Amino acid sequence: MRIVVLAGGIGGARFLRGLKKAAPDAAITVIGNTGDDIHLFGLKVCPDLDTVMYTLGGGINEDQGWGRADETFRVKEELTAYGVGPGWFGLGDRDFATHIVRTQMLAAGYPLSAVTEALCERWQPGVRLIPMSDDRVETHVAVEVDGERKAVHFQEYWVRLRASVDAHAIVPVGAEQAKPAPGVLEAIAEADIVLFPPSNPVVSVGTILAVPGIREAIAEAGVPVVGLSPIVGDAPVRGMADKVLAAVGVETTAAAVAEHYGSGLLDGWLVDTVDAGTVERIESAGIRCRAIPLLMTDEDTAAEMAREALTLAEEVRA
Ligand code: FO1
Repeated sequence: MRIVVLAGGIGGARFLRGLKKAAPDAAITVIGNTGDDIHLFGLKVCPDLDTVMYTLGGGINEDQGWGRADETFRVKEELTAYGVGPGWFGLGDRDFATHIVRTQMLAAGYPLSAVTEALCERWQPGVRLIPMSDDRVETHVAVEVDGERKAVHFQEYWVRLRASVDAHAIVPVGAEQAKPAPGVLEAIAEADIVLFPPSNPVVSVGTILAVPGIREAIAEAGVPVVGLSPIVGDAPVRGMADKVLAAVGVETTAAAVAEHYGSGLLDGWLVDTVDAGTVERIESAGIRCRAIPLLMTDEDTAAEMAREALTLAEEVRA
């Protein structure tokens, strides 16, 4: 069975670990969000691609859900000693090696998709990880700080500001001109199932869908498209998705996110049992819905969620 998953960072990566367990024989292609990418110290950092690669490859800092395990921060300390910032983005020594290899290969002319494939040679994530595009897309957030309106890079909004100020707009800069990376449209066309994991619907899955051609390819693929709500009991399970949902005028509920994706795209939607009361509303929007436990406390619960998503996909297909 060929499964395509549109993944962002931590939630998507943890779901993928469960999906691999639930469907060990499936060929899984992950289309990774690159809107979170940031250029620091002359290096290209791809947080969501790295989180998937490290999580599935066994190198992730499990508590954080990002960055490497057994990390040290000597380089960061030395940069700070030189007064070179930003200090708010915690890049560890092991992680720096990934960004050095990536930047070196990009400078040699390899596209991001080829670089990602090369990095995965080492990590063997057990899925094919393709960036949504080889073109530069960077999510910027329009905020108002001290009465002044400005756009900040998503990472500054997310990490330095901790989403503590309202986001007035979320702009995936460069998305309109971006092309799907080689293999993305082919993977969707050949897929038996497309899954939207519990990643951020605006800045992760939403950014991937903003690359021209990807949303259309999924809508026209003619296969079940099933998503899992990242919102449980009117609050994000982790992260600050509520802040970015508000920016795009979507209420922070499991039903509103399903309607935001739309029945033209989504065939099935899994909500948590605490949101069982919303199943009827979602089904009336033309999206099959089931309420199951959605808290990914460990690999087994993630695998159970993945099994439920695959089951719902077969019900939709029937
Ligand atoms: N998130 C933080 O909250 N603080 C950090 O210092 C931080 C550093 C960092 C370094 C590399 C990397 O790949 C991710 C990092 N993240 C950090 C997480 C990152 O902001 C998020 O993983 C995604 O951008 C959102 O999914």
